[in-house]
Amino acid sequence: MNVRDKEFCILSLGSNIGEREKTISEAVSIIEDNGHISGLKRAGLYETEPVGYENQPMFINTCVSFYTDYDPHELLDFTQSVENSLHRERLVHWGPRTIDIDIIKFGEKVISDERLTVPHPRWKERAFVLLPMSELCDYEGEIPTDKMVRRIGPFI
Ligand code: A4P
Ligand code: MG
Repeated sequence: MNVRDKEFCILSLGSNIGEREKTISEAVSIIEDNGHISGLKRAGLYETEPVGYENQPMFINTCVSFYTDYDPHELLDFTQSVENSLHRERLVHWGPRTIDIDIIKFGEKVISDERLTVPHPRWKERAFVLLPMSELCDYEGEIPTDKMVRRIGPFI
């Protein structure tokens, strides 16, 4: 398929249980190896203070961008299968998890159904999304400074 038939997507990845960098790195490798995904780029790794449910360990967050010929729900099926294959555990909404993969942007599509909201409803409130994302695409908006977000280095 020609690259013009593919959509430009951005995913946010986060982990705050176990070997956080290793889990994120494994998730990105699985995503990059998928034949429906091409031109994957990785932002740096950020250590971030928890947002929402605050009594939990610090997160590692990053973003990736790529082109895909999946439709949005097929991409969600795939990212959820990656979460499951990395033994995601999550007991509390917004609570600790081995891996969380959110679809931030899917081309210019706007979707709101029972499974999927795109663009992600809270992305503009979250420096842990906006800072890594702005390494991958132009972002002119404000970046909140209420929570600690520290770049800890390039993607390993
Ligand atoms: N869903 C709807 N839209 C999307 C989308 N754009 N991408 C649905 C992915 N999933 C989407 O998600 C619940 C349901 O959302 C899915 O079944 C899917 O159909 P989930 O990942 O199972 O649950 P969750 O992540 O606990 O809930 P939610 O609402 O996705 O939470 P958020 O907004 O992802 O927040 N603090 C820091 N520092 N770093 C973090 O990464 N993450 C969260 C989770 C909270 N605080 C954080 C971080
Ligand atoms: Mg999520």
